[in-house]
Amino acid sequence: MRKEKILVIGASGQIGVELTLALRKLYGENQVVAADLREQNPLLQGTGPYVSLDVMNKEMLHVQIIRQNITQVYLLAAILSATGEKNPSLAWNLNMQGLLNVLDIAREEKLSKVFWPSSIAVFGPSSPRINCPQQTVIEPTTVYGISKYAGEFWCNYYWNRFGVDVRSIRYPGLISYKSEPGGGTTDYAVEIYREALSKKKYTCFLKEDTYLPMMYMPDAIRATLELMEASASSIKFRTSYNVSAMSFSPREVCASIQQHIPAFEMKVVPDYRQQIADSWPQSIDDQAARSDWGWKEEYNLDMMTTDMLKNLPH
Ligand code: NAD
Ligand code: AKB
Repeated sequence: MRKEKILVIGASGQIGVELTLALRKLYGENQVVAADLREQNPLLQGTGPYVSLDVMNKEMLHVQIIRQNITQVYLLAAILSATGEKNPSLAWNLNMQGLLNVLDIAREEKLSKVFWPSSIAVFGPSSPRINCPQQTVIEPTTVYGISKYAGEFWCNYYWNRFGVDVRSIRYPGLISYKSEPGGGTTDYAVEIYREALSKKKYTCFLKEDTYLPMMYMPDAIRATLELMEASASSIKFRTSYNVSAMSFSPREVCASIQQHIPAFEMKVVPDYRQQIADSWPQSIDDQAARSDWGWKEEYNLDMMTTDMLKNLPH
């Protein structure tokens, strides 16, 4: 069996930092190269190799992959939903061209596996709102969602046409305390914990009763590693898998925080992100991920709240 050498592109982002650290634990620190447009990240400093890299520069990306003997790529560099609506062409270019660059090089260099995340943002207002199925009507209305939907079918195409073993998860909104989120509609669910601790009050940009699918970062990292370790024959969907853990509203996360900080107060001033949230399902059916590769979440809202408040700086 060849020893894997992994490149994580977008390693300084919300998911990238934690995924890089988890992969280094599994494969060894020198086997996982962190790469990002940003120069170094304090949370990754001293934990293994780090390179500055622009995924849009295909030639330089190709050189790095050959020079570092890379066998697997995790591609996390992207523009998320809220930032994407402010700059649609930037979001489309990065989200599409970055993926095509990686898939092309993976085919040429016969990489063993590629991971690329999709999102619940693929779904639009015409998809079922409750327990949204794996396969259903998919008509996204954000540029981010359109790029994720197109990306899913590029992954499927490279698998069917060229045998590139690319795997994907439609992550829900992710909540974490290590690295801050980068321009999504679900970011309120991280900000609320930070501001509960620092100010005991928070102004939410979504209405109190806006339910969205969410997941705590340790579950998301485990889901990713489990999908990537599953046998190729168990992966039935080469577009992307629905995965689900919990669904809650700002009102519910506020109440969960108030169990620890009774003085905490939330105000609501909805902005342009409300419309994005309203176009997404409230909850997700992930039976396929459960039966194909054994997915099961560990954290619910109250367990996550306890852990977030314990680990965030006070
Ligand atoms: P993030 O914005 O926190 O991180 C993205 C990283 O990519 C940043 O560090 C950024 O500097 C880097 N980057 C941007 N342009 C680059 C380029 N040209 N070359 C190299 N690096 C570049 O994003 P995230 O939240 O960690 O998301 C990672 C992936 O997961 C994205 O594809 C996103 O769509 C997907 N996803 C995230 C969530 C979530 O809640 N965080 C949910 C669903 C899907
Ligand atoms: C966002 O809100 O854009 C992301 C996502 C659900 O893809 N967190």
